[in-house]
Amino acid sequence: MSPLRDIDPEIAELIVKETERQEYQLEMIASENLASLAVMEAEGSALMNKYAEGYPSARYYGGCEFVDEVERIAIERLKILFGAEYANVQAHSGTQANMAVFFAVLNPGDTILSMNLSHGGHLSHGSPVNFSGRLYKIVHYGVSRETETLDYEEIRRIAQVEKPKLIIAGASAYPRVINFEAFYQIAKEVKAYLLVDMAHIAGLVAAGIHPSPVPFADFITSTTHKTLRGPRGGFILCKERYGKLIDRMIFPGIQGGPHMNVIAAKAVCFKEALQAEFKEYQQQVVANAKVMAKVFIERGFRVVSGGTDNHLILVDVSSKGLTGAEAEKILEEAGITVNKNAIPFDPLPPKITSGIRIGTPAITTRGLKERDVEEVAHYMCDVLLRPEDRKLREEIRKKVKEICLKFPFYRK
Ligand code: DSN
Repeated sequence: MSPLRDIDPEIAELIVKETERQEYQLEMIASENLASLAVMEAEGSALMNKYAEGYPSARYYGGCEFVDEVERIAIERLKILFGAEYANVQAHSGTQANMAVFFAVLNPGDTILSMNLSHGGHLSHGSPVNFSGRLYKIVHYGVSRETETLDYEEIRRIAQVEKPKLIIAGASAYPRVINFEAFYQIAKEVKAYLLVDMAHIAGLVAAGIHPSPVPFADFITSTTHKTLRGPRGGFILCKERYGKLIDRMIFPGIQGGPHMNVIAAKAVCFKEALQAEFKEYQQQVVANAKVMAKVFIERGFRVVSGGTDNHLILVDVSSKGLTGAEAEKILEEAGITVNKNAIPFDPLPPKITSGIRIGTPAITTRGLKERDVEEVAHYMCDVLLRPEDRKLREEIRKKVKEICLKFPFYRK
C-alpha cells in the first residue's frame, strides 16, 4: 500500500476502509465472494499494462508471448473444469458475454424468451432499461404462483406460441435447481438456440453439485466472481462449431483489448476450482444456505419456494411487516450485508421490494459451518423481528465482529 499512500492517500484510505468493511462485516450478498490472495495478486500484476487485441498467436500487438501462454492456460483449465468443447475467457463481464451470444445468433427485433427479472431473472436477459430489451422482442416466463418454482409446461406453452429464436435459462435470484434438460427439449421443439447463463451457480456446477448445462446448451455464459470465487469478469462456453463466431463477436465485435491481468486471475481461479477442496467448499455453501432457510422458517418468516437447493435464499420480509429496503438497512446496522430483492409477484417497486436475498458463498469462504450459520441466522432474525430496537443492533454488530475475528478474511 505504501506507493499508493504516497501518491494518493485519499484513495488509499478509502481502500483501507472498504477492506475493513469486508473484513469486519458478514458479506451475504449472494452474487459476491472473497477471492484468494493468489487471485488478487494475479489481477494486480504487470499484466494489466499489456495490450493484446486478438487471440493467442494471432494478436495485433508485439510482446504477447507470455500473455498468449496465460490465455491458453486459462482456456484449457476452463474447458477441463466444465467439460466444454470451446471456451472464450475475454468477456469483461457476464453482460458482455450475453451480448456476444446475442450478436452471434440474433438480429435486432428477433424474439428472446427469458425469465422475468421480477421473478429472479437478470437485467441483460431483456429488461427494457437494458440494451437487450431495447434491441430485441422480449417474452418472459416466470415462476408458478403456487410453488414459486419454474413450471416447464408453462415455459413450453409460451415457447410454442411465441416461437423465440433464443431461449435463456438462468437467474440471479432463483433458489432451486434449474432443469437444463427440460429447457433443451423445449428449445429443440421450437427450433430455438438455448443459452444458459449460469453466473450464479457456476461454482456449484464446477463442483458437480448442480446439474451441468454443458450437454444441453448451445451457449453458456457466466461470471467468474460469484460462487466460482475468482476475479470480476465473464466467460463463454460453447460447442466447437460456434467457437470462431463467438470469438469474433467478443473481439472485434463488442470489446477491444482483453484485460490480461484479469485473464491471469481467471486462470488462477480455474486452477483453484479444479482442486478437491473446492467441491467441499461448494457442498458447505449449500449446507449453510439450507440452515439459513431453516432458521428463518422456524422464526416465522416466509421463505420463497419454501427453502433452497443452492447458495441463496429469498426471504419475504413483508411476512413480518417490513419492506426489503428496511430489512437491508436494519441488517447493515447489525454488521450484515444483504440486498433487498423483489420476490415473485412482488407488489412493491424494485427500490423497495418485499424481500431480501441472502447468500452463503462469502461467509462459507471465511470458514463458517452449519453451527456458525445457525447462530448468525438467529441474530439476523432477532434484529429483523425488533426493528425499533437500535441497541440490539449495536449488540449484534459486536457479536458479528467477534465472529469475523474468528474466521479469517484473507485466504492464500
Ligand atoms: N448483479 C448480479 C447479482 O447481484 O445477482 C447479477 O449480475
